Amino acid sequence: PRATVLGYPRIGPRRELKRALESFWAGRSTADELDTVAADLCRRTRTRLAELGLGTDDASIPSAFSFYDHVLDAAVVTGAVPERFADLVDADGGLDLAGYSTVARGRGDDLPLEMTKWFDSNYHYLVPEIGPGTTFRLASDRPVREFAEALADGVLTRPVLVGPVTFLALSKPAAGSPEGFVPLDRLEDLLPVYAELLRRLAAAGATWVQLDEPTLVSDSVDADHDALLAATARAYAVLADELARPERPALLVAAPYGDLQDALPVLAATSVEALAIDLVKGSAPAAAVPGLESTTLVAGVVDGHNVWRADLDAKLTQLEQLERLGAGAVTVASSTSLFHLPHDVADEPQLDATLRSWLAFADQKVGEVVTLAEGLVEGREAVHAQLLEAGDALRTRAQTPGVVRPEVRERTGALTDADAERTPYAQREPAQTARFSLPPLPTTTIGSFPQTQEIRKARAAFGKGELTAEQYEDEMKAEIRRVVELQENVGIDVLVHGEPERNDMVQYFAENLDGFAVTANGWVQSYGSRCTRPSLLWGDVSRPAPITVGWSTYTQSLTPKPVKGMLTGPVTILAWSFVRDDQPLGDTADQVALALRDEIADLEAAGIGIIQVDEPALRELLPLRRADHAAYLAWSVRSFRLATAGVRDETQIHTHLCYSEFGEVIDAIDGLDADVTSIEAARSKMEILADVAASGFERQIGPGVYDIHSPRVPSTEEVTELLTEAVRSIDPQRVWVNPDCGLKTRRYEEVVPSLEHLVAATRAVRERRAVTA
Ligand code: THG
Ligand code: ZN
Repeated sequence: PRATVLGYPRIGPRRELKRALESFWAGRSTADELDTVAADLCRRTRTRLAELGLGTDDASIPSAFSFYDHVLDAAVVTGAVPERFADLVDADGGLDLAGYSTVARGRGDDLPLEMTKWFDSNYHYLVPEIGPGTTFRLASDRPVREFAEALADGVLTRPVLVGPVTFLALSKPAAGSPEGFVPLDRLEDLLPVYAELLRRLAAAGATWVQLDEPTLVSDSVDADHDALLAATARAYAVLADELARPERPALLVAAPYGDLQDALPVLAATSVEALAIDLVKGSAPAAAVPGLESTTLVAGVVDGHNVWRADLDAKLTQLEQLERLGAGAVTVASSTSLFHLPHDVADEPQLDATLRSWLAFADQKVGEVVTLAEGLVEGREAVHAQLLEAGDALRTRAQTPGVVRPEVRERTGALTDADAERTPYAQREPAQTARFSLPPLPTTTIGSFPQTQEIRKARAAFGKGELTAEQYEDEMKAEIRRVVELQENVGIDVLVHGEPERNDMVQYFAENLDGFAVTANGWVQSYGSRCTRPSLLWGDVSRPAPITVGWSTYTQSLTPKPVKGMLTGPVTILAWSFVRDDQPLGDTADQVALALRDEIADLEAAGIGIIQVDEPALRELLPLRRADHAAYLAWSVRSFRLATAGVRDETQIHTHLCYSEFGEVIDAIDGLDADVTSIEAARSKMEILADVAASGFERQIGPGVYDIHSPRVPSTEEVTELLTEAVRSIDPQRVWVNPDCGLKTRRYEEVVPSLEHLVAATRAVRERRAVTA
């Protein structure tokens, strides 16, 4: 093909898949109905991609659907379902949609597959569990059926699968695997299954198959990098060299999200027919690599991970240079799958027309790829009008007021290191202790309380103009009163207002800061049926007026106990938005940090003595290459400190981080210089506290003792045990007691008893310590 995209959104322009899945899970519809919705979505995607200019007879259109997650699909297709779900598997090793959903979502004590971030994105995949005893077999013909269905409709698609190396590299050893075992050890047993699938696809008429190997652009996963390269050479020797055409389709190996570096020569040396390289995050090879002359380069010049319209003229130049490199043919492509993007800019009529003209969502990206391919084949003149239009959009973007605001630039330009420094912790700590006189092992929550139907209804009604601002505010205040009363009844020490006024925390701040816009339909899959609407960070950022101060002071007026102010940190605001691509991320982070610094100053002046600034996405943006870590951590940590360092000694700064893989960023967490840090720890049974203790981290810490990711209510004994474990590894003077994360996705029926048990456990441990002291 001359033009293609590596994948396309699966959720549907109106989140049809989400609705169908959730209705199926709730028992309101059958598996057949879910299947029908999925088949319709796949058909609409093919039709749409053809309308936008991708060929229907040359494998340009990817078949990349998934009901829940593409990594789970790879596990299911290769028969790698964990032992605890063995009863769900039929005689051929297959899973029906109910079984598939159970593996994704768990049942009773059978935990689902663990979920973790997909490269440097806000998408979460399910982590397969592979052991020495996992039996691989071709357990599902879904990829073949999907291909055949499209073909019957007259579209020759290109099936997309997670490649074998990435599949194993992203898996974790199954429980009970011997010390030193890694899933990659099972490559030889897995490859025949991939080979069989390729044969079946060829037999069904597939001419091309795409195998996604993004793991090859990363060296920051634990896997031994040399082992990964060796596995790559071996995998594609077996699948491309040993398995000859026409027994298999032509292979397109895709390496999105970064630069292939030392994996490029490895792949070029195999007989893989095409390589997709990411020319947005990575760069073109300087000279043709041996073997590349016979390989088609699928040039990912159009950013599949961000929403800005491309500079088509510059992209065309880049493509022409690539053609002169001496590699094989060049195909124009998106840099990544487009599933990181909303469907269509045309679905956002409420957006400012000028801003809209700068944007390209998935459908517009397809248009860009098609235009570039036309320009490459027929010459610039053939696409003259499109090049001009794209150039105009870029020029307007550079000149529009708000994109560059001198007063914002002056402020960031005047920053010095001192602006990121508080007085030493040893000096702040006594001032804070004296101010709050909290009991030992103080209890608190992470910030959000359940988002009830009533809250959602009120927000929707306010959005539609059915509630006035005052009526909406009254409803939210009533909710805050309920949440305060609940916390007082339960006996929590540091209270929160529960965040009823926020749906998505980043969207909330985006709605209240200059420089951002929000979308109406810009949903992007986060995991399974769950989506977010990333904000559009298009201009210089500042805070026109206080945002949270009214809610926090109202809450404080209801109680003598300290109320914690709640903000989202600069890195997380960037990570969960579509960020401008015309300046370094660190510069944008400084602007967001200063806006938050203003908010913190106002909270402090209004008497709020404890302020939490959450950075759950600090690790998400960690670069995929180790060599880039230090620079990232420098600007990200600095931006948090800029936001928080303006406060007085007696103001206590908290932060919350949402994950448990701490090792890699523990120094950065220390660098944040927060007085109190709450972390996820319940699921890992406090194991990470040993790392924390060993790291020399000396400030206060709140290891989550209640796992809010599950509907289970932990017993008082269970929480007591976790807390006892915590005070064994960490000086009890420094330990706070809190749930793992915010409570907004839970229901009150689960939250109330869980918090009661958390407080009872805390009292038990306090008493025991008082007796032994
Ligand atoms: N906000 C944003 N990104 C996130 C999170 C977030 N990324 C990481 C983590 N949290 C992802 N988790 C979720 C959890 C729940 C939902 C989405 C991502 C969710 N979404 C609603 C849904 O799909 O029904 C829609 C929410 C809404 O109405 O705005 O439940 O917290 N940005
Ligand atoms: Zn969290």
